[in-house]
Amino acid sequence: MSHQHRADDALANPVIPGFHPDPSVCRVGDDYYLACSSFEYFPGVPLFHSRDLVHWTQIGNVLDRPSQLRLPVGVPSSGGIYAPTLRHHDGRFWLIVTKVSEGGGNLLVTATDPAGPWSDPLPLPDVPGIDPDLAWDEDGACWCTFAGVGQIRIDPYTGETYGPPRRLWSGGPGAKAPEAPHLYRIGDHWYLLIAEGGTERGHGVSIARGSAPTGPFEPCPANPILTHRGTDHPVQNTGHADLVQAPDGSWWMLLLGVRPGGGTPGWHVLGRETFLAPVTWVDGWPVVGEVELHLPTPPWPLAPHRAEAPRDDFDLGELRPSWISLRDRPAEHCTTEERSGWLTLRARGGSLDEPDVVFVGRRQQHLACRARALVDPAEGRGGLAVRLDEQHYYEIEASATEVRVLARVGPLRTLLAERPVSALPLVLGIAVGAPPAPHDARTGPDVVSLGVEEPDGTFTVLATLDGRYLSTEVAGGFTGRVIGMYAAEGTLHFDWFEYEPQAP
Ligand code: 6LW
Repeated sequence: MSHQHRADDALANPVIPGFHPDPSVCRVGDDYYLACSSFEYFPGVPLFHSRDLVHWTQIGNVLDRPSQLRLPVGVPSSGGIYAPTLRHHDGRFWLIVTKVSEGGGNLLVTATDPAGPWSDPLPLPDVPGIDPDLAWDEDGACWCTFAGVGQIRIDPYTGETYGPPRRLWSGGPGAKAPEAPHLYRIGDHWYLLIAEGGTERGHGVSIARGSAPTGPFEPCPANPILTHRGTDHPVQNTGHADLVQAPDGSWWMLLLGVRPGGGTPGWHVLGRETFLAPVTWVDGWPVVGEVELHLPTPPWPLAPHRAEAPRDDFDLGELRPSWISLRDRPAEHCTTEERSGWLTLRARGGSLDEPDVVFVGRRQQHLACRARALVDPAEGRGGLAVRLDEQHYYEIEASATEVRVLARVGPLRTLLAERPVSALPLVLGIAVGAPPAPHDARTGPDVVSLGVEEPDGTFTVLATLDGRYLSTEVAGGFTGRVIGMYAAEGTLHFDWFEYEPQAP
């Protein structure tokens, strides 16, 4: 491992930073594809492509039109879309996923091009549970394995099931939440990989093997094969994993983990992120290597990678795939067509805690970052927000006459600052960075500053808040921070939005 590469941020874990949990990966030739959970956001199920397992580019979202995903008003944060499995079989891509909200259940979509379009969903009403997996045996039978861990044979073309679900394995003795199963034929065995211990600090990965996809399964004597529970490793909650083999024969694990910050008990603010770890095989069992923050150079040349430009000028008709909205994104409320080169948001609900608020954001992907936007609030009220869920957010908003900073933490909503607007349009900004020293056991993970840019380019902070209140340990649930634009009243126009990582 060279120092040059150690210092290279481009070789960093998490390989997909920010709220990108429950990774599922497959390889076709030299190309890897990976999908994640998306919960209450639309479009759903972000899809990434990579040539080297380290650099991932989002090429689309699997559920990107209302005929595939309707999340009605009232779907709460951490409802919606959970834990996909992505596979390539018989010349096409298959993605099976659970919608936990009303009218939900497990559903299957397919595509020949993973960038889309994906099919309309095939409902699987007889497949119970969450975290469905797909595996095909030598006879072409398709086995759907789900959290618990159970299994049912399905016809992936019709959704028909054969026989009742069978219980397969429940992981290590006493471990809670056996979930996230993935079933693979590797060499002479069928392997059943699962997560267990819950998706919090106790999370881990265990494996069992058998001679048939239906079991019986013999647990690995070294289970859990991965866990960071009880350690001081900077990456915690490691679990919910999927395996993939590189063209050179090496094996890799994609998994979720979090990076808690601050004092005790540690708060993670970016949600569950996607990490890469090497895998070797000993006596027919996988051995997971270190989840390193600075990755060793992979044994193949790194693929050229084009990072997303920090500034989005909204000059393209379509929004980048990294933009996500709450529950839906009807063109009447979110469009780049109305004022050329601007994103127009038209309010339908009120503030950010209202179920039909119009919000378009992107995941906060760096521990320190800055987001700014040029906003024209002449016909409305709205601005920028950093959001963990509908009860945990900080916002800076402008109207034609004033700028206000507000925060909601649980049931408390507070106005923190206000000042008159001097000129329109104006630049609003949110900066996230390290908490001020000295630190003690109660220091939060970060601080969030909200303010306005003066005409001379200086940034005036109107309020600075402890970031812990926008963490999963405070808010609960499965999501992470999203930073974006919203309309609370009337119509807001945004000329550009810029997101830049900062030195931590
Ligand atoms: C997912 C489960 C889990 O369905 O969290 O970490 C749940 N694992 O497998 C939501 O992401």
